[in-house]
Amino acid sequence: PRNTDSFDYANYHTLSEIYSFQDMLVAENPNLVSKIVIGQSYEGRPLNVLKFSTGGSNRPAIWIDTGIHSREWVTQASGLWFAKKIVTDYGKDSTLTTILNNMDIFLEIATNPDGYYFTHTSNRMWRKTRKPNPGYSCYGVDPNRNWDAGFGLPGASSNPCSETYHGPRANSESEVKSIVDFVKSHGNIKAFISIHSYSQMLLYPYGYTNTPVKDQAELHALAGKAITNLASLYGTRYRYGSIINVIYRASGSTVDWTYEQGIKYSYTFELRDTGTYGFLLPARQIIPTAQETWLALMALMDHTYKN
Ligand code: ING
Ligand code: ZN
Repeated sequence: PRNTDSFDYANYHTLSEIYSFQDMLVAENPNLVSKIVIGQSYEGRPLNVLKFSTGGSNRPAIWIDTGIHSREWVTQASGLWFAKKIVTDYGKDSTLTTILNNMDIFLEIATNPDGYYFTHTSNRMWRKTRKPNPGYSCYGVDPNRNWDAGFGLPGASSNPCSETYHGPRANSESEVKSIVDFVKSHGNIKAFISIHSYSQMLLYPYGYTNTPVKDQAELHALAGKAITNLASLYGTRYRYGSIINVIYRASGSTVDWTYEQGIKYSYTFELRDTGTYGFLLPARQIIPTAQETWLALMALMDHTYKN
């Protein structure tokens, strides 16, 4: 495509198509969108973040990432649709316009680019990063077990060949460390939303401990509202609650770390479906998934703005 209007949101795209989409969106909307490179992946690819901002300096911000697990293709595809939705709705949708007149939105679409490339070229079911593990023939670390919150506790594996290998140390993966550095240096992120698939869940911390978070009542009520809005479009049913209660014990995960950094509105989505297609969600479900998820994201962002 020549521009983001003719981009095919209803199909899956390669990494290079995602990169060129990002550059087109920035070129078309220079007063709203910019591209920040927060680091590079193990294999040397840029870690691009789209910044949606109407001005100010270091405004309170909302972070959204998709594709930290590379095989969860509907998440990167939804991220592309969210990016276009933001530029389309700014100035038209009053809720989004108010949010963007006061806050910035950061969106990392290809959060694990080496893994994503690998899912297109070698192994569609690749989840982890692509860094070699010295002394082992297995590659990669689970980037959702590599964060410095309960790192290495039960809920992750110390076996480099496991899909949930936590890595040699917290933040060992550049794809994780680059976000850690960005979040710390920004210092004003109010909501952090990390998007996975599949299972249809909206989750908040903790994953590494049964101890409820201080803000459990508020986070639970807001999650309930978000999934109610989500379901209003196509009737898609979500479960919600803390990670450990709703899925399983998981240590070193993204939103446990962001919550412990003081980012109260730390949430993880698991998008469609519940297992019929799993990671291989048919492309015809991309736009409906993105549309319904957007309603939940708007609920989370609006609440963040108002609180
Ligand atoms: N599931 C997540 C995983 O990494 C999860 C579940 C979410 C764990 C948030 C911890 C925190 O196991 C998928 N599908 O990746
Ligand atoms: Zn995942």
